[in-house]
Amino acid sequence: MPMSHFSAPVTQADPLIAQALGKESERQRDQIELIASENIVSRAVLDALGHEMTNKTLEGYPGNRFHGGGRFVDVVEQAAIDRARSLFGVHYANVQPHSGSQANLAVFYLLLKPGDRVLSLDLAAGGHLSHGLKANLSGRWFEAHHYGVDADSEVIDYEALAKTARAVRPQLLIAGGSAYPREMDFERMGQIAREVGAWFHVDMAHIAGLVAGGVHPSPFPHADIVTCTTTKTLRGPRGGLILTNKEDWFKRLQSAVFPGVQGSIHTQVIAAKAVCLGEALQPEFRDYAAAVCTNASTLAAILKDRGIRIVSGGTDTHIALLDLSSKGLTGKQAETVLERANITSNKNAIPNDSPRPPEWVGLRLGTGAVTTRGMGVAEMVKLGHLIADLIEAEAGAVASGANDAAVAQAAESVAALCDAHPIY
Ligand code: DSN
Repeated sequence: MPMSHFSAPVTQADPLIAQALGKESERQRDQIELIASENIVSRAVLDALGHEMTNKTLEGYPGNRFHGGGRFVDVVEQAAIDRARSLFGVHYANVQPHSGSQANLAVFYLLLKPGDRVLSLDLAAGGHLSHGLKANLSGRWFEAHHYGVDADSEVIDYEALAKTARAVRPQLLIAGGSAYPREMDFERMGQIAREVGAWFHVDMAHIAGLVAGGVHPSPFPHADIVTCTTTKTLRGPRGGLILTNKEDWFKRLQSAVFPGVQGSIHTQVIAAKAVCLGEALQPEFRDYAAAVCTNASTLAAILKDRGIRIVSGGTDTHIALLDLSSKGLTGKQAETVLERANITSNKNAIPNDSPRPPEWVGLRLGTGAVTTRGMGVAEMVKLGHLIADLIEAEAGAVASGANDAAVAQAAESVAALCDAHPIY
């Protein structure tokens, strides 16, 4: 092996990939990131992700591995476990799931048999594909039923949910999703689950950082089991966690993750998870979580003032979900015009939306990343007006032609905001 294998940076070793990596760094520096599932991790998390710990193959758990040489990974995994337990106040944490979907799959493996019934939030009401979408293994191997939101308030209709639960008698009731902007009533859902003899699983992927920061109620003690990602508001690497207090499940949960649904662990990702969990345990993370929510409600309020309908009328979390139907726009059109001005977001279904993604009229905005950049209320006011200007310009352009001037003007303001809030 030439020495360059150990020393040549990617810029020398692989110019094509190096160029894309470089451009991605520039894109992140120069764009305002509003995708609700994204954040900007610390340098320390990046250091862990890029560490040679990635070379280490290990199966099993700390102190009980199938391969030798795992003593330092054991330190890292045990730290991640201890920090997750302390952060969320639980007795058991599994930090090995490669993603939130893998964590959910392990829960299914633990608690269900193929053909069992699950009851979860409808995708168009903000649910997640790994909670029983037909095209996902969860929907193919399990009988999935869904609950939705009240037609007027667009908040989960708990009465209807209880009724459906009594009719369906699911083995598993799932709370959580990807685009639900409101606080969830975990206590009530836990009561419904117990009434119908279901286990109660909360997938808090989006709100884990808000729960950790004390600005969203914890799913415990109401949930039997909780999954989440470490990405999103928790501001860590891509990966999942499983948490529970049910002592009689601890051993079976270890086996459900490995060898149930996964093989060897992503060692360097577990190191990065430990780092992000350590960060979330610091007192300042609570300020961060509070600022994320204040920023989202400020953004939603400005957009509402500017005549854009906000699904459910506002937000309790990091997510503001816009309904663009009254502007005659699809979510895709809005996403595209925002991206031309260097604001990144994503089209999304809203309650009772078309089943066809190109026709969705929703746009999802999230404030995790902008808050990490240090933007606050003043910047959200500016950003809200910029987004409203762009949406109005795009709506006008659909009828009468170009919106290049509006896009160029917004892009200038975005550049100024980014320059004032640098990253890395
Ligand atoms: N579920 C996707 C999202 O919320 O964007 C990815 O985590």
